[in-house]
Amino acid sequence: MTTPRPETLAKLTPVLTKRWLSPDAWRIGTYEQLDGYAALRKALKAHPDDLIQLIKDSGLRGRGGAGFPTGLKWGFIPQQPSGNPPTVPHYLVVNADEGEPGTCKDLPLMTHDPHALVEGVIIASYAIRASRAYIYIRGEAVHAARRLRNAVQEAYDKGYLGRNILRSGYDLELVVHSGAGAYICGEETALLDSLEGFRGQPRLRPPFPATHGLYASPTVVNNVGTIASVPPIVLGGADWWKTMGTEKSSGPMIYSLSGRVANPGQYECSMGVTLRELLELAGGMQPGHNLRFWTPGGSSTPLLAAEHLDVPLDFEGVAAAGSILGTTATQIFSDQDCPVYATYRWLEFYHHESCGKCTPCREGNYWMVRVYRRILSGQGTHEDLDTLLDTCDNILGRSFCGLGDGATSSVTSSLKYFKQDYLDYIEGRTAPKLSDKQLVGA
Ligand code: L3W
Ligand code: SF4
Repeated sequence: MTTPRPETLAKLTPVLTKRWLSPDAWRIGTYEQLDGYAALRKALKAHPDDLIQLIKDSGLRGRGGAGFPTGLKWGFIPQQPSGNPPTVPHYLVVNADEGEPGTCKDLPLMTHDPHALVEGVIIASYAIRASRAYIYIRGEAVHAARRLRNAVQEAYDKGYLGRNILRSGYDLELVVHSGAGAYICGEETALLDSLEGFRGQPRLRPPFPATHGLYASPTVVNNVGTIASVPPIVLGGADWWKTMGTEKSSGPMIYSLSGRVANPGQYECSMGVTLRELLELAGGMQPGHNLRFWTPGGSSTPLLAAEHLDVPLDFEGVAAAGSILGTTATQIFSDQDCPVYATYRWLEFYHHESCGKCTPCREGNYWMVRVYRRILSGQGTHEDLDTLLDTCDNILGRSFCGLGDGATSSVTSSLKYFKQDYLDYIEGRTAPKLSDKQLVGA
């Protein structure tokens, strides 16, 4: 196991994670002792427009996968002149439906430090003039939801939520809503449908939720990490936030490391940290394993290889390397792992989670799973590789939402970097991983 050098340790910037190791940080008393709700007191003295400007100045970008500028999104919410109350309701909806394979940053945050999210919700809602907010949490996250509901009740009891918050004249109701365990409900418009009581399926965009969101009203949908970043920015200021990260990807980011790494877990670092540095922080690879391939941001992002160890893990750096920063779910695979099999398992996931609304994703993933089963059971042909690429070509950019596009990422990238592994199955050099029985199940 490697010990990190001091210059690598300096890459750790605990901001959102700073309270995670404090016992009972999830209780309001402890949270308040650790600066909790100080940002809210400060924010309620500011004009909402100044808060939106502060978030714009900080350069904060969405932590849910797309990296959209948060201040810009807040600024899309139509406002009445001269601070009049909105004529239609405005909503803030927090996307806490963390389900991207490998992603594990929002659930620990809500479990260890739920008030950080609640405080961020109140400030963000005040900024966009919303009087009702929702946290849509993944159905399986039972413990995190329990902690969150407890935190919301504590905040009501202390006057941080409800009528006339801290005697500011501002009212906000906050509801925690548990989903039913569908990955597609992490797509923002499917989430809104689900919240309204319908089956969760994506809506056509535009119009975007900023103008036609929950109950067709102006709605900001932001990820947990995005909203939890708001209190530290209010307290520390935009310039402080920009001392971390890179010019276009400011601030810290929680990287979740999993797989063949000595110490898997969450590492909060300045954006732009490299995988080489993250691995050093995490004690290196597991003994006997050498890095072979990895995802920079979950299974929806194209695989990278060992040659990409020094790619800066910010939005621009990862894009330049041909992938997507996504949710910074860094899944590490070694020379003892098979990229064909890993891709097959991810495809099974997308096939299972496809909502079925559009043909390219619904049918394409079904067929690709069948082709992978054929290859992995030793019955694949060279034409199968063309079929896979052709199918991806008919899914990417032709699907109704990002799930379809994301499903193609590991297929095309594993064929780009590891075509020989596919050929080894097809030409009989690698023993089949699936039995004939599993092939029949296709
Ligand atoms: C108003 C415009 N608003 C864009 C808003 C839009 C949304 C945000 C980003 O997918 C990605 C996806 C997954 N007026 C606007 C506008 N907006 N133009 O900006 O939008 P978009 O379309 O770029 O992305 P998205 O639909 O939010 C998110 C990828 O993340 N991903 C998956 C993550 C999974 C999780 C999870 O499990 N929790 O986060 C991983 O890479 O593939 O590409 O708010 O409304 N003109
Ligand atoms: Fe549904 Fe897949 Fe189409 Fe998205 S891409 S709408 S998940 S079928």
